[in-house]
Amino acid sequence: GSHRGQLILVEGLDRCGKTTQTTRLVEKLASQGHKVELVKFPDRSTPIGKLINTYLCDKAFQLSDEAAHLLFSANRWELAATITETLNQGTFVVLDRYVYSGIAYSAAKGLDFDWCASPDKGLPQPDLVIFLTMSTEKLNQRSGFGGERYEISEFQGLVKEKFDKFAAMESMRSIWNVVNVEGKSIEQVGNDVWGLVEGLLQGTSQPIHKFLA
Ligand code: 2DT
Repeated sequence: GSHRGQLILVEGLDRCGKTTQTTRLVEKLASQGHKVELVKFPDRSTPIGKLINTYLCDKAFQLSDEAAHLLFSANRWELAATITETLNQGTFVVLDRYVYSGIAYSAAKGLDFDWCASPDKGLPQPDLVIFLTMSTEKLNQRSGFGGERYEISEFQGLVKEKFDKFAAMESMRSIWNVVNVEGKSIEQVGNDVWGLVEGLLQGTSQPIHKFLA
């Protein structure tokens, strides 16, 4: 059968170099002749994404935690069909944040973990997750967060705890990979990331899995 592209997700704590690494990964795949597209979540360009952008940037904009959560999920569903089509055309898709950010951030606010996961049920499941992280100690030492809603270091610690739950989940075992970025250069992290992706370059004839389905 014809090979589809692989769905590769880069997740991570804020300011771990996630966007730098997704950009590098896309460039490297392209330079080796692979068809590849980058999709960043939230995608702030769509109608729902514009609302999310307002929510993130304007702390006076009121939205319940549940409503905000469902918007982030809806933003993924807006693009789900396009992502599936792109993969089926043999193109790799690299995601910068996805369902795990959605669950970790909302659960860190106190929402029930399983409730948070349910609206994402059935979305295309990544073939590989690369989670960029650092120790809580290093996380606490960081300063200079920007002004967006979640850029507060205590909250980042809670988010890390929620992300770490995925690493321990049986259903994540085959796809979840942790890269500790502490003390590493962009090149070193890039090499770690590439080491995980290298095995997937031939594409796959497996159907696209569905998240939690
Ligand atoms: P960026 O800084 O990466 O643009 O993210 N977030 C993201 C959620 O709370 N839920 C989600 O589903 C997603 C994808 C993480 C902006 C912020 O939005 C948070 C940080």
